[in-house]
Amino acid sequence: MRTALVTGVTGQDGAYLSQFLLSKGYRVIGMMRRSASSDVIGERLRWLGILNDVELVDGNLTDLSSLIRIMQTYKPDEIYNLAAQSFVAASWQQPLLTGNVTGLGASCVLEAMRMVQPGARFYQASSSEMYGLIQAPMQSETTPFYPRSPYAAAKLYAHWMTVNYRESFGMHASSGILFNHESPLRGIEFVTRKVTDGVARIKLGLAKTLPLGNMRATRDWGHARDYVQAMWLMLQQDVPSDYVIATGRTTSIQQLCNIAFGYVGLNPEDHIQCRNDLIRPAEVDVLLGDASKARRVLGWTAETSLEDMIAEMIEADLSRHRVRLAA
Ligand code: NDP
Ligand code: GDR
Repeated sequence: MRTALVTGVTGQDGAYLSQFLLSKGYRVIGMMRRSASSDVIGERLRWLGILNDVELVDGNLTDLSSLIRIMQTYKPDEIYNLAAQSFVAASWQQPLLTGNVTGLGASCVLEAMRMVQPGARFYQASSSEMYGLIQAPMQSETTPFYPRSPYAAAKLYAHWMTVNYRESFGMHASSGILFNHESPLRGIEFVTRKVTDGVARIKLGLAKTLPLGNMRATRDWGHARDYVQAMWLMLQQDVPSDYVIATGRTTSIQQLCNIAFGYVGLNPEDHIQCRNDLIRPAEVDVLLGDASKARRVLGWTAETSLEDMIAEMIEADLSRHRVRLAA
């Protein structure tokens, strides 16, 4: 039985990746940071019905000693570094924490692996945000980066450290440059989930309006369930490398709202409030990924359409609110 260590196990991707790895017969060690709310923090794992199947262990990306101890204890064959301060908007408010966790945190995992488990395989959760002010209409592994937020700058550091450890020490370290991916388990502050939750509330009469920021930005949105499979595929290759994971379709926030409100028969113009305080200090206007390398080498393609994913998210939010209303 192979052992996988997943940092960020309580997040969206951590939950879906754990479910996928368990289905492949892995022993899954999930690292979670100590919290005063540990009874609710495993909610996503519970939602997927795997809370009792993942072995949860306390640790923190900013505490190298915890990572060393975990690796000594569990000797993972595969290490997936998903933990991060991942909300771009928050990274302007907490740039130092973001740098520490999202940037240096990845170095801590690589360093612990180098000391304890140099033969393991490592996955770094890199991001399309690294392209920022895009240098090509479609972004691939060879497109230059231009980060536009403290989050993106921290991810770029972690990305290059992954490449650096691969080239310096011959470690099997791969980086997935994932474009936005969503699901019913997406954090409520990210725009897709904010919209699907808002639509559900408005449909059920719990709210009238939905405040949003920049409606013109466009994103290449896929489903997290599809994207975690690409992470695993990267670590099954003989040679480590970097891969763009994307759908190849870009959609504006306005179009996303049209799809979501239209799904429940509402008109977005009746409910959306554009608010200046939700506009970011610097914006990433357009993202559109070219995943042809992943298709060619990994045999991976995105399977879920944006429309199907939005429908799945709205249905999940409607049922969450109905359960609360019935209680
Ligand atoms: P989430 O924000 O849902 O999850 C982040 C996870 O990191 C949570 O489990 C969180 O724990 C954990 N975490 C935060 N700080 C620490 C810390 N100091 N020590 C240990 N754990 C910590 O992110 P996603 O699941 O959406 O994304 C997974 C990774 O992929 C992230 O690195 C993200 O930046 C990156 N990424 C995501 C994309 C997306 O579209 N979803 C696209 C590209 C990259 P807690 O529950 O306690 O907060
Ligand atoms: P992003 O995702 O910044 O791309 O990062 P987010 O959903 O937060 O924003 C997407 C776009 O929507 C615009 N927007 C709003 N965003 C939020 N959150 N709330 C609003 O009210 C709102 N109104 C408009 C934003 O300005 C932006 O243009 C996500 C994260 O998961 C990162 O961790 C990951 O690396 C990238 O995706 C790829």
